[in-house]
Amino acid sequence: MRITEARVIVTCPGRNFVTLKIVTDEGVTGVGDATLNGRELAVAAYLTEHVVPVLIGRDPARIEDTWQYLYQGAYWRRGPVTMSAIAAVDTALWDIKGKIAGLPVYQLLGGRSRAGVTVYAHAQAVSIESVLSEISSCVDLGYQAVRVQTGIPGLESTYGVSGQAFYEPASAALPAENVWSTAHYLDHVPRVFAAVRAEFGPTLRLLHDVHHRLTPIEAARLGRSLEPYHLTWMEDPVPAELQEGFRLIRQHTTTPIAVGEVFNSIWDCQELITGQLIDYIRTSVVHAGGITHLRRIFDLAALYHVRSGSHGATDLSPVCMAAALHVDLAIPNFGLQEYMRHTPETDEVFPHSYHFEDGYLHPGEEPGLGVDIDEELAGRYPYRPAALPVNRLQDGTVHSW
Ligand code: CS2
Ligand code: MG
Repeated sequence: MRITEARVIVTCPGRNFVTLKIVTDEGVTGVGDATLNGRELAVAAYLTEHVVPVLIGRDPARIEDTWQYLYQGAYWRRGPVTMSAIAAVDTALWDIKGKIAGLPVYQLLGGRSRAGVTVYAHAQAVSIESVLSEISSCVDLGYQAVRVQTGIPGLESTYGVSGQAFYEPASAALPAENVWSTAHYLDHVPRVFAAVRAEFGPTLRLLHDVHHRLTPIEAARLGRSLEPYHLTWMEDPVPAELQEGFRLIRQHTTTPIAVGEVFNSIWDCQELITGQLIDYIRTSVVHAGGITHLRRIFDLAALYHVRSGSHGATDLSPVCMAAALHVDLAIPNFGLQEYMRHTPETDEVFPHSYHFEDGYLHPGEEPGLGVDIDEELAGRYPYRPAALPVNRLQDGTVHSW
């Protein structure tokens, strides 16, 4: 079997997605997500100009060899653009391999290790009162874990809160600007979780995304102030380039830490994992080199009591979600899977077999990944320039968004 064609499909059913579809001479096709929020066309160009030409004529069965060829062969290694492009190829080749074997990909990864994939929902609202009713709706839908984000009194807007049903941060062609105050934030968040625990009791699994905004000692203070509320995790407490910075947080608090959605290789998190500086690693199929590389990261994590907690925001397409579920179902150290529901038009462009039941997502039993892209429908949604916001402190200093 040989690869005869690889199409890069950019579509915008409510938000931009980049999908790679690989076609073989026996008519079997596979898809991979290549979406990098706010930088979609960079990955599309990387695929079109530098990857697709070398795929034509290759044997699609040689997944590992293709991965190494694209990684080592590029000379310029790693980075979000390169690794999202490699991820799309890798994911599509696993899809093809499953279809040829007549098996869902999780069977090729060692078979099912659990009944289903426990997912967490998002509860986001401006006020504490309104976020309590959001959480209640999530619980009524059967979710066993909920991420809680609210507005910050004194700040006009903040990450993760829109007040609409679908939260999409990349809304304008040029970056919107948000204003941030760590003092207001650190004062407010413990009150949110005190109210949530008072309303929902001690066992509902609660998460919170700090979104890279604190220093290690500020994160230590936040973690300690949240200890009475026993969060499942505090996410992205600090910008994670400085992996050793997490030692300082670890010294002061037992609140579990999750990090990794912006990582694109095992090297970004090797020290965090081997030093047991984190409890969950959030790397994703689309941004961390595909199924092949993500398994390497999770296998390393398993040696150090670190569990998976993959990113699953709406800017990761249903193709990525489908692939993630096959990995989540098979690995021994699964923790949680993020699940922000896509819009109806997105689900229509990406027909898939995964489904939600009793707090679990199930990938389905279709051969391959159980997802595809309706190219005719995708063509009706042209790309729309969209950038992620920029954050500033109240004195105007640029700050992590
Ligand atoms: C967030 C993401 O879901 C999360 O945990 O960190 O929504 C993130 O802000 C977006 O994926 C950025 O595009
Ligand atoms: Mg996050």
